[in-house]
Amino acid sequence: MYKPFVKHLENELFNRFNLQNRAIPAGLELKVSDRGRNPATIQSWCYQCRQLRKIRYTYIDAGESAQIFNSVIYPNHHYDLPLLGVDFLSFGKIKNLVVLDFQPLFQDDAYQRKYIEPLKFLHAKYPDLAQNLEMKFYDANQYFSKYLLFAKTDAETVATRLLAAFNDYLNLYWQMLDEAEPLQDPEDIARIVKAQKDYDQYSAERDPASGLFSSYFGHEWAERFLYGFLFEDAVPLAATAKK
Ligand code: BLA
Repeated sequence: MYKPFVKHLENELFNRFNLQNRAIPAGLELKVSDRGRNPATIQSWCYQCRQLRKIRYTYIDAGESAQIFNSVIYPNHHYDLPLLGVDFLSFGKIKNLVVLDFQPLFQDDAYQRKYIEPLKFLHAKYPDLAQNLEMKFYDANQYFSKYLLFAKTDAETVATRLLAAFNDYLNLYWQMLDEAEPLQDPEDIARIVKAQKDYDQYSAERDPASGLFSSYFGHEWAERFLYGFLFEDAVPLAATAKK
Protein backbone atom coordinates (compact mmCIF):
# COMPACT_ATOMS: atom_id res chain seq x y z
CA MET A 1 0.00 0.00 0.00
CA TYR A 2 2.79 2.43 0.85
CA LYS A 3 5.45 0.93 -1.42
CA PRO A 4 5.06 3.69 -4.04
CA PHE A 5 5.95 6.13 -1.24
CA VAL A 6 9.14 4.25 -0.45
CA LYS A 7 10.04 4.26 -4.14
CA HIS A 8 9.33 7.97 -4.36
CA LEU A 9 11.49 8.76 -1.34
CA GLU A 10 14.29 6.59 -2.70
CA ASN A 11 14.20 8.24 -6.11
CA GLU A 12 14.33 11.67 -4.52
CA LEU A 13 17.20 10.76 -2.23
CA PHE A 14 19.29 9.05 -4.90
CA ASN A 15 18.73 11.84 -7.40
CA ARG A 16 19.54 14.66 -5.03
CA PHE A 17 22.24 13.39 -2.73
CA ASN A 18 25.44 11.46 -2.85
CA LEU A 19 24.27 8.73 -0.53
CA GLN A 20 26.47 6.35 1.36
CA ASN A 21 25.20 3.33 3.18
CA ARG A 22 24.98 3.75 6.91
CA ALA A 23 25.34 0.52 8.85
CA ILE A 24 22.31 -1.13 10.43
CA PRO A 25 23.25 -3.44 13.32
CA ALA A 26 23.31 -7.10 12.35
CA GLY A 27 19.95 -8.79 12.53
CA LEU A 28 17.94 -5.56 12.52
CA GLU A 29 17.81 -4.79 8.81
CA LEU A 30 15.42 -7.60 8.00
CA LYS A 31 13.25 -9.82 10.14
CA VAL A 32 10.48 -12.21 9.28
CA SER A 33 7.94 -13.24 11.86
CA ASP A 34 6.21 -16.56 11.83
CA ARG A 35 4.18 -15.85 14.94
CA GLY A 36 0.80 -14.67 13.82
CA ARG A 37 -1.59 -15.94 11.20
CA ASN A 38 -0.10 -13.51 8.71
CA PRO A 39 3.64 -13.63 8.25
CA ALA A 40 5.15 -10.19 8.83
CA THR A 41 8.33 -8.82 7.33
CA ILE A 42 10.12 -5.73 8.58
CA GLN A 43 12.88 -4.27 6.46
CA SER A 44 14.94 -1.12 6.97
CA TRP A 45 17.33 1.01 4.98
CA CYS A 46 19.77 3.62 6.23
CA TYR A 47 21.95 6.16 4.44
CA GLN A 48 23.95 9.30 5.07
CA CYS A 49 25.34 12.13 3.01
CA ARG A 50 27.07 15.45 3.59
CA GLN A 51 23.86 17.30 4.52
CA LEU A 52 21.98 14.50 6.26
CA ARG A 53 23.62 12.41 8.93
CA LYS A 54 20.95 9.71 9.18
CA ILE A 55 18.23 8.84 6.72
CA ARG A 56 16.30 5.81 7.81
CA TYR A 57 13.16 4.17 6.60
CA THR A 58 11.36 1.00 7.49
CA TYR A 59 8.62 -0.99 5.86
CA ILE A 60 6.45 -3.50 7.65
CA ASP A 61 4.54 -5.80 5.37
CA ALA A 62 2.10 -8.06 7.14
CA GLY A 63 -0.15 -8.52 4.13
CA GLU A 64 -3.67 -7.27 4.59
CA SER A 65 -3.33 -7.05 8.35
CA ALA A 66 -0.68 -4.29 8.37
CA GLN A 67 1.26 -2.11 5.98
CA ILE A 68 3.51 0.51 7.56
CA PHE A 69 6.00 2.97 6.18
CA ASN A 70 8.03 4.88 8.76
CA SER A 71 10.92 7.24 8.18
CA VAL A 72 13.02 9.89 9.90
CA ILE A 73 15.61 12.12 8.29
CA TYR A 74 18.15 13.69 10.63
CA PRO A 75 20.11 16.64 9.22
CA ASN A 76 23.79 16.96 9.91
CA HIS A 77 24.49 18.56 13.31
CA HIS A 78 25.57 21.79 11.57
CA TYR A 79 21.94 22.41 10.64
CA ASP A 80 19.20 23.23 13.12
CA LEU A 81 16.53 22.16 10.62
CA PRO A 82 13.58 20.13 11.83
CA LEU A 83 13.69 16.37 11.30
CA LEU A 84 11.51 15.03 8.56
CA GLY A 85 9.13 12.49 10.08
CA VAL A 86 6.89 10.07 8.21
CA ASP A 87 4.55 7.50 9.72
CA PHE A 88 1.99 5.95 7.34
CA LEU A 89 0.05 3.02 8.74
CA SER A 90 -2.74 0.76 7.56
CA PHE A 91 -4.34 -1.98 9.55
CA GLY A 92 -6.66 -4.40 7.83
CA LYS A 93 -7.05 -1.90 4.99
CA ILE A 94 -9.67 -0.16 7.14
CA LYS A 95 -7.74 1.79 9.73
CA ASN A 96 -5.38 4.15 7.93
CA LEU A 97 -3.33 6.63 9.87
CA VAL A 98 -0.98 9.05 8.18
CA VAL A 99 1.42 11.46 9.85
CA LEU A 100 3.89 13.67 8.03
CA ASP A 101 5.75 16.52 9.64
CA PHE A 102 8.77 18.76 9.89
CA GLN A 103 9.54 17.82 13.48
CA PRO A 104 10.87 20.92 15.24
CA LEU A 105 13.94 20.67 17.47
CA PHE A 106 13.07 23.92 19.23
CA GLN A 107 9.86 25.74 20.02
CA ASP A 108 10.90 29.41 20.13
CA ASP A 109 9.21 31.98 17.89
CA ALA A 110 12.20 32.63 15.65
CA TYR A 111 12.50 28.91 14.94
CA GLN A 112 8.79 28.58 14.23
CA ARG A 113 8.90 31.52 11.84
CA LYS A 114 11.92 30.20 10.01
CA TYR A 115 11.08 26.54 9.67
CA ILE A 116 7.41 25.96 10.46
CA GLU A 117 5.52 28.95 9.03
CA PRO A 118 6.58 28.01 5.47
CA LEU A 119 4.56 24.80 5.91
CA LYS A 120 1.36 26.70 6.48
CA PHE A 121 0.24 26.86 2.87
CA LEU A 122 0.93 23.17 2.29
CA HIS A 123 -1.06 22.29 5.36
CA ALA A 124 -3.90 24.41 4.01
CA LYS A 125 -3.64 22.69 0.65
CA TYR A 126 -4.48 19.26 2.11
CA PRO A 127 -7.40 19.75 4.49
CA ASP A 128 -8.46 16.12 4.12
CA LEU A 129 -5.07 15.08 5.52
CA ALA A 130 -4.88 17.73 8.25
CA GLN A 131 -7.53 16.72 10.73
CA ASN A 132 -6.23 18.21 13.97
CA LEU A 133 -6.61 14.88 15.75
CA GLU A 134 -5.67 14.58 19.37
CA MET A 135 -2.50 12.71 20.25
CA LYS A 136 -2.64 9.95 22.84
CA PHE A 137 0.97 8.82 22.95
CA TYR A 138 2.88 11.98 22.16
CA ASP A 139 2.72 15.58 23.28
CA ALA A 140 1.66 17.50 20.17
CA ASN A 141 3.61 20.55 21.39
CA GLN A 142 6.96 18.93 21.71
CA TYR A 143 8.41 17.46 18.55
CA PHE A 144 5.49 18.17 16.26
CA SER A 145 4.67 21.26 14.30
CA LYS A 146 1.30 22.92 14.10
CA TYR A 147 1.28 22.25 10.37
CA LEU A 148 1.71 18.52 10.43
CA LEU A 149 -0.43 16.33 8.28
CA PHE A 150 -2.21 13.94 10.62
CA ALA A 151 -5.27 12.03 9.49
CA LYS A 152 -7.32 8.93 9.98
CA THR A 153 -8.54 8.32 6.53
CA ASP A 154 -9.71 5.85 3.90
CA ALA A 155 -7.67 3.87 1.39
CA GLU A 156 -9.08 6.02 -1.43
CA THR A 157 -7.62 9.24 0.05
CA VAL A 158 -4.29 7.49 0.63
CA ALA A 159 -4.27 6.33 -2.97
CA THR A 160 -5.28 9.63 -4.53
CA ARG A 161 -4.10 12.48 -2.29
CA LEU A 162 -1.21 11.40 -0.15
CA LEU A 163 1.51 11.12 -2.80
CA ALA A 164 1.04 14.74 -3.87
CA ALA A 165 1.20 15.88 -0.25
CA PHE A 166 4.27 13.75 0.41
CA ASN A 167 5.96 15.18 -2.67
CA ASP A 168 5.14 18.77 -1.66
CA TYR A 169 6.43 18.33 1.89
CA LEU A 170 9.60 16.64 0.63
CA ASN A 171 10.26 19.38 -1.91
CA LEU A 172 9.89 22.08 0.68
CA TYR A 173 12.22 20.16 2.96
CA TRP A 174 14.91 19.86 0.25
CA GLN A 175 14.53 23.56 -0.46
CA MET A 176 15.03 24.50 3.19
CA LEU A 177 18.05 22.25 3.37
CA ASP A 178 19.47 23.85 0.25
CA GLU A 179 19.04 27.32 1.71
CA ALA A 180 20.30 26.46 5.17
CA GLU A 181 23.56 28.02 6.32
CA PRO A 182 25.68 25.52 8.24
CA LEU A 183 26.27 26.68 11.80
CA GLN A 184 29.87 26.93 12.91
CA ASP A 185 29.76 27.94 16.57
CA PRO A 186 30.51 24.84 18.69
CA GLU A 187 27.86 25.96 21.18
CA ASP A 188 25.20 26.05 18.46
CA ILE A 189 26.26 22.63 17.27
CA ALA A 190 26.27 21.18 20.78
CA ARG A 191 22.72 22.48 21.22
CA ILE A 192 21.62 20.66 18.06
CA VAL A 193 23.40 17.44 19.07
CA LYS A 194 21.52 17.56 22.35
CA ALA A 195 18.17 18.37 20.75
CA GLN A 196 18.44 15.47 18.30
CA LYS A 197 19.46 13.17 21.12
CA ASP A 198 16.54 14.33 23.26
CA TYR A 199 14.25 13.61 20.30
CA ASP A 200 15.55 10.03 20.18
CA GLN A 201 15.10 9.56 23.90
CA TYR A 202 11.59 10.98 23.88
CA SER A 203 10.59 8.99 20.81
CA ALA A 204 12.02 5.69 22.03
CA GLU A 205 10.16 6.02 25.31
CA ARG A 206 6.82 6.94 23.74
CA ASP A 207 6.89 4.90 20.57
CA PRO A 208 3.46 3.33 20.15
CA ALA A 209 5.04 0.74 17.85
CA SER A 210 7.01 -1.02 20.56
CA GLY A 211 4.10 -3.35 21.38
CA LEU A 212 3.59 -4.09 17.74
CA PHE A 213 7.28 -4.95 17.26
CA SER A 214 7.18 -7.20 20.33
CA SER A 215 4.08 -9.01 19.18
CA TYR A 216 5.52 -9.76 15.77
CA PHE A 217 9.20 -10.21 16.51
CA GLY A 218 9.56 -10.71 20.28
CA HIS A 219 10.39 -8.33 23.11
CA GLU A 220 14.15 -8.68 22.93
CA TRP A 221 14.31 -7.96 19.21
CA ALA A 222 11.90 -5.03 19.64
CA GLU A 223 14.09 -3.39 22.27
CA ARG A 224 17.20 -3.85 20.14
CA PHE A 225 15.43 -2.40 17.13
CA LEU A 226 14.22 0.66 19.07
CA TYR A 227 17.44 1.49 20.90
CA GLY A 228 19.96 0.01 18.48
CA PHE A 229 18.56 1.40 15.24
CA LEU A 230 15.44 3.58 15.19
CA PHE A 231 16.45 5.84 18.07
CA GLU A 232 20.05 4.82 18.56
CA ASP A 233 20.99 7.94 20.53
CA ALA A 234 18.44 7.04 23.21
CA VAL A 235 19.47 5.14 26.30
CA PRO A 236 17.13 2.39 27.51
CA LEU A 237 15.35 3.44 30.71
CA ALA A 238 16.71 0.52 32.71
CA ALA A 239 20.26 1.57 31.79
CA THR A 240 19.74 5.16 32.98
CA ALA A 241 18.28 3.89 36.24
CA LYS A 242 21.47 1.90 36.91
CA LYS A 243 23.75 4.92 36.48
C1 BLA B 1 1.08 6.49 15.88
N1 BLA B 1 2.85 4.96 14.98
C2 BLA B 1 1.66 5.23 15.64
C3 BLA B 1 1.09 3.99 16.05
C4 BLA B 1 1.94 2.98 15.62
C5 BLA B 1 3.04 3.59 14.96
C6 BLA B 1 1.77 1.48 15.78
C7 BLA B 1 -0.21 3.84 16.81
C8 BLA B 1 -1.33 3.65 15.84
C9 BLA B 1 -2.64 3.51 16.56
O1 BLA B 1 -3.26 4.53 16.85
O2 BLA B 1 -3.02 2.37 16.79
C10 BLA B 1 4.08 2.88 14.31
N2 BLA B 1 6.10 4.14 14.96
C11 BLA B 1 5.45 3.16 14.28
C12 BLA B 1 6.44 2.39 13.59
C13 BLA B 1 7.66 2.95 13.87
C14 BLA B 1 7.44 4.02 14.71
C15 BLA B 1 6.17 1.21 12.77
O3 BLA B 1 8.37 4.71 15.18
C16 BLA B 1 9.01 2.61 13.43
C17 BLA B 1 9.30 1.78 12.45
N3 BLA B 1 5.75 8.48 14.46
C18 BLA B 1 7.00 8.34 13.99
C19 BLA B 1 7.34 9.52 13.26
C20 BLA B 1 6.27 10.38 13.34
C21 BLA B 1 5.25 9.69 14.09
C22 BLA B 1 8.66 9.71 12.60
O4 BLA B 1 7.72 7.36 14.16
C23 BLA B 1 6.21 11.72 12.80
C24 BLA B 1 5.64 12.01 11.68
C25 BLA B 1 3.96 10.17 14.37
N4 BLA B 1 2.75 8.10 14.98
C26 BLA B 1 2.90 9.42 14.95
C27 BLA B 1 1.78 10.02 15.60
C28 BLA B 1 0.95 8.99 16.01
C29 BLA B 1 1.59 7.77 15.63
C30 BLA B 1 1.56 11.51 15.77
C31 BLA B 1 -0.34 9.12 16.78
C32 BLA B 1 0.05 8.91 18.21
C33 BLA B 1 -0.81 9.62 19.23
O5 BLA B 1 -2.04 9.59 19.12
O6 BLA B 1 -0.20 10.18 20.19
